[in-house]
Amino acid sequence: MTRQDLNTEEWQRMDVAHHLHPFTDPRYFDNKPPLVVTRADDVYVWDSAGRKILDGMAGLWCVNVGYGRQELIEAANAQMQALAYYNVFFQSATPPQIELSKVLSEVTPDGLDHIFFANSGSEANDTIVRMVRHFWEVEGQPEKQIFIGRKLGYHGSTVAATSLGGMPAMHAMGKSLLPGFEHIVHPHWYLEGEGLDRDDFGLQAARALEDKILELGADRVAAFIGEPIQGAGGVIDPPRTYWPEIERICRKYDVLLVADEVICGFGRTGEWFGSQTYGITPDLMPMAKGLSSGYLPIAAVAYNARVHQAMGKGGVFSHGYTYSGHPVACAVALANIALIKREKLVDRVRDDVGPYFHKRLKAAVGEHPLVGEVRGHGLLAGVQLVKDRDSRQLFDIGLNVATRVRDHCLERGVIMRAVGQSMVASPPLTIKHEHIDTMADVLAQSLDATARELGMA
Ligand code: PXG
Repeated sequence: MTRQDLNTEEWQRMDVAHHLHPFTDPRYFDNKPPLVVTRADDVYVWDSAGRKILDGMAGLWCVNVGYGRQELIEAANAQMQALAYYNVFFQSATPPQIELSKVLSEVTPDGLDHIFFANSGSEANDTIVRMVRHFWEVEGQPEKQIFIGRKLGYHGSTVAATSLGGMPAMHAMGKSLLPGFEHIVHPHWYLEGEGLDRDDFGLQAARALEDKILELGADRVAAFIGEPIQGAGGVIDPPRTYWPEIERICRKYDVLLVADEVICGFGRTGEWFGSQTYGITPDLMPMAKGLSSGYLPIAAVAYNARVHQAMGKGGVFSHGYTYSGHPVACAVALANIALIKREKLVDRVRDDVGPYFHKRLKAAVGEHPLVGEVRGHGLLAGVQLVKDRDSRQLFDIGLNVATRVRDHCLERGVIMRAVGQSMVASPPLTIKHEHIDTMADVLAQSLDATARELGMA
């Protein structure tokens, strides 16, 4: 049982005394206590003081079907009663894991019919590093070992996932990066493509991959990895020319294409997967988050027949996690996917709430003096903050502009994330127009409040 009898200050004191928060400077809590979230329903969470807050981030980009869905809760309960745990190591299998493998092969793009299970996006990406390197060994090209990722890419926090990603703060911390990981420019038109037409910039950014492959030698490059839309990097949606060109280059040099669908998967971009939104077919696809809508930790890697054949020739695949294919997590993921289908949430994002979200955000803040660009796709949005709209000049980092906007949003009852000098949002796919209106209006008010604080209004 959790202790329900503590008041907010007691929770906060205990938390700060005994718990280290991910991606948080512990000194932050000298001035501001943590937000203690105690319950949730639909698109709302409640804090320990009983305040109702609209969750514009769906937790951490994951609660796609919204909170409190009975189908998922009942699926967990029923599976725990029948079989709370058994493993899928060696020669064992369980019905939920078997069924989920089949269902995932159906919803993923054509050809991605084989599944390996993990428990987090980071673990899925670690699996990819091991699987891809094993693949090239089996294929008789053991020197093809290098991964190419992108600046501001995020693929998780384990040592391999940090190396795949291109997050400066993570790379700067300690000396835990692995050799054999390279990074190219991210397709951030607003910040990197000045003077260029969006589509021309998309081609130029993709051709950085070709340059990098030629620099390293195609016989040394194992795979390229990218998020269809970069999430943690600030919701960077590439020009439509970008991904097809990346795919063409990967095929030309026989470099495996990995689309990290951890955020984009399960409807967020208005298709089942971001790869479909951009018209590409990757060789491997890590997924997590929306796979179970965050109700339980589960992740998966889907891969194609070519990789599957090599796995078949490669002998023992010496890799796996105790909780790979956990039956309760698989049962919840099955219920989650069934619910996404029954409520047609993917179509809803593509045809209704996705376009409304962008229309409404653009109308509310698109012309705001602090806003350079509103970008994104489906239910992923990034709002670029700028000091000067004409010159695209950014604020001094020390001003923490995005953090200020985020705090103003929270004061007004809406959760959004600050990423660098952008605000990002990724609400549950069940969000209604009236909630979107609230998010857009609160963001506009919060930008006004920030402008006043900075003496700009
Ligand atoms: N790939 C992508 C594209 C992700 O966004 C991971 C892998 C790693 O997943 P796990 O389950 O190991 O965390 C992620 C995770 C944020 C934020 O607010 C983003 C993530 C995680 C935590 C915070 O930007 N993305």
